[in-house]
Amino acid sequence: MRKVVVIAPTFNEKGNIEKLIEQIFEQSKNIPNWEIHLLIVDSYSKDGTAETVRRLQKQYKYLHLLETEKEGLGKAYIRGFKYAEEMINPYLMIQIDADGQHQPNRIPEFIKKIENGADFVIGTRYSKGGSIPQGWGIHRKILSIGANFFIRLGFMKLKITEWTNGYRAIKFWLVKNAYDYLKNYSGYVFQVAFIDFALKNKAVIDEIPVDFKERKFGISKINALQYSSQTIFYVLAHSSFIKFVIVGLIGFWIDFGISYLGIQRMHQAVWVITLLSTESAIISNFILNNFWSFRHKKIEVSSGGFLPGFLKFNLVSSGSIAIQTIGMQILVGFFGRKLWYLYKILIIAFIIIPYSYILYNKFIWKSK
Ligand SMILES: Nc1nc2c(ncn2[C@@H]2O[C@H](COP(=O)(O)OP(=O)(O)OP(=O)(O)O)[C@@H](O)[C@H]2O)c(=O)[nH]1
Ligand SMILES: [Mg+2]
Repeated sequence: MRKVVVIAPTFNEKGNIEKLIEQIFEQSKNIPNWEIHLLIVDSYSKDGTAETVRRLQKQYKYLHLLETEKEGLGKAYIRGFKYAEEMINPYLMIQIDADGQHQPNRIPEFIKKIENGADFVIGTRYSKGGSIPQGWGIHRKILSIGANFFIRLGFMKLKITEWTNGYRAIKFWLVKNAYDYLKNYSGYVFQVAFIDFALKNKAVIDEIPVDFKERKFGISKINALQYSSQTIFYVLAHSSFIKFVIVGLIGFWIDFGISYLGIQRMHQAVWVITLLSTESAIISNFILNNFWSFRHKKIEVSSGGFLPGFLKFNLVSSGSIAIQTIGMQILVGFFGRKLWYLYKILIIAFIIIPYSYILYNKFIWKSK
């Protein structure tokens, strides 16, 4: 029998905890091949959450309690992972909120996805069949939907529809690999960091739609301002896509700067300067992308793949030039020259950026 540990972090969840424990152990009958453990990680709640758990431990053999300082959700989870590794040694870990917002009867579906080969299953509120509470105020809705949308676009991972919800199943090998990385993220942003880590480590990710109910009792512990700013910083600092766009802008200024100096100031031959300026931008783009944007899959200089990578990069860049030239010619032919700069911006935003980002990922910085 394989072991699964469900981990529920709690801070003042006395009103919700008993029902949660009952409902989780009730799932045993639906997953007969699994031994189900439940670990409550309580940050010294003042309302007697831990006492309730201790009382129920007499009834449930596989109910565990870990009490820790209040250091944020991420830290509570990391402590929970370490405890689970030492005391339970599970094959699978499921994260769940303890306030009744996640429904334990979805656990068998998570497990089914894992049995079918997924390493990381996300319970998503934002794909068909999932939901957020009808009764949420407009602010709350905008915050949640907006945050997820921003993260999806920022990472250019449109297939993943949910980044922030804390209802997930993750194989324990991946949890163990993630310790060192995740320990830097003590707050709610930990949830975003975990998906980012899984993606960069080539985990097989899948989703199931889930409903997110209203909290049953007690109050929310989330600090919206801290959470949003941490999330924005995280995405800016870790998104290959955003870095790739910044690198492109730097390349543009190098190209422009050299052209200005060479053509306008030094009156050199236009073709020589253009060759020099575009190639300088290409070299800068390649180096910055390799050591910054796609750092987690960078081509080592010593690997023998550096020069072929650089040549492929030149080929993709020539493609960009060809697309721009042809695209500009077509648009100017149809609509006249007046708005040429608009055409250029549109072509770069909607064709060149996706074209080069996709090709870089496919042919140059392939996932290892
Ligand atoms: N151990 C521990 N648990 C925490 C901490 N902060 C939050 N939690 C728990 O983490 C879960 C999610 O927190 P919530 O405050 O419900 O966050 P949320 O679900 O995003 O927000 P609401 O929809 O307003 O409830 C709940 O079970 C909380 O009790 C913490 O610092 N330590
Ligand atoms: Mg909640």
